[in-house]
Amino acid sequence: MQLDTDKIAQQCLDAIADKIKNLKTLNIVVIGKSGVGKSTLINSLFRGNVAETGLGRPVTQEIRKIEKKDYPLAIYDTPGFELSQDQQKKVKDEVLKLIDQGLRSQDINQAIHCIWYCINVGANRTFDSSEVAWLREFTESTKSTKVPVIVVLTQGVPKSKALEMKGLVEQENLQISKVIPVLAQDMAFDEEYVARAYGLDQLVDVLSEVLPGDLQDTLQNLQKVSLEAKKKQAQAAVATAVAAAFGEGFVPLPFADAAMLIPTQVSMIAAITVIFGLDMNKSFLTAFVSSTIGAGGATVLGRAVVGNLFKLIPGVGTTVGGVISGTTAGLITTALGQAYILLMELIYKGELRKEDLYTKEGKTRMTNLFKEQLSFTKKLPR
Ligand SMILES: Nc1nc2c(ncn2[C@@H]2O[C@H](COP(=O)(O)OP(=O)(O)OP(=O)(O)O)[C@@H](O)[C@H]2O)c(=O)[nH]1
Ligand SMILES: [Mg+2]
Repeated sequence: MQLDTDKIAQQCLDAIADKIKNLKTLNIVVIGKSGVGKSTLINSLFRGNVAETGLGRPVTQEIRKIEKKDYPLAIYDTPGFELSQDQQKKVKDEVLKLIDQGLRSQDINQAIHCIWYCINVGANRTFDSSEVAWLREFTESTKSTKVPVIVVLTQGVPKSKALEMKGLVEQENLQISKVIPVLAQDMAFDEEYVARAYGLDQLVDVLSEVLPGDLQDTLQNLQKVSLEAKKKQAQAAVATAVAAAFGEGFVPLPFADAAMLIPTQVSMIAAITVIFGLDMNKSFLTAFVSSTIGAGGATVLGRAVVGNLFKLIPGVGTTVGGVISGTTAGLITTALGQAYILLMELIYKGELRKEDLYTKEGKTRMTNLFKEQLSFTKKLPR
């Protein structure tokens, strides 16, 4: 069987574009006094420097919406929150109105998904009592809407003080999801001492816990701080594809129709790409496809190769009557998914450039990586 690698690469590109277009928009309200580090937090957590794109558009008197074309995130900023009590009351009422509007729209793209209340660790000796009072009133009102409120302790240095404040906020027994201390960017005190950024990966994990399933791909696509979280979500995409491939493998068609696995695998590649939030092009995807499932033109999906790979495992390589078994289909899909995740990881970390895959050496390396994954998955307990 000869795979049309060029066509498959194009299908991958189309599937990626389609998935990106269909990502649900994540809507976050960010509240906190001026200078606490809201913009820095947003720009450090999410790709694309969204908080730098101006002041945003006023949606109510006190709330501005920051969004970018073709970008699945909207930030509702609340400038001037510190100005007066009257101002803070207005912010509260307007955020509640916004939540209510979102709920009534019954559209996930319009709903408010999360609220961050930011408190600066550095500037506060203790947790300011007026902020406690505001937060208590606010969370009492949002309780019935079930919109999660996360308290983010920004500029969290020294760490010991950040942890102390975390304890103080927690003691208040507010209706909040979590208190997370962070330092969004390294902070230099002098040439000797630089406090290292921390906590953003934890914020991603908490977001992942509180956000609905439909926003998990969006979250991973946007966030740029936790490789672990991306890998976890990518593994879920592989599991979904493997389950589908397993079923497809049981359809009794001639073995040449192992190509019927391709749509499932294309969709898996697209899902993983979107989770990593990386830009892909056709040359890269063609190189990936040809050096894995299309290796050497003969393709490892070919009957002989699969037979050779799996004949040592009882019950796996039995391509009886030229039918690919569900297990074999699952194994190939797993190996392909794992190889692609490894590849995305290398590119994400800057350890590999896309162009590296265009060379003969690059392709050979990829082929070996895929074969390695095939032999790993072979050893998995069944
Ligand atoms: N090194 C370091 N500096 C930070 C951090 N967070 C905020 N800053 C600095 O603190 C200042 C204020 O941060 P912003 O992110 O602009 O604060 P903001 O809450 O958006 O302020 P407004 O937009 O005025 O409401 C800037 O000079 C940031 O560089 C951090 O995590 N690390
Ligand atoms: Mg700002």
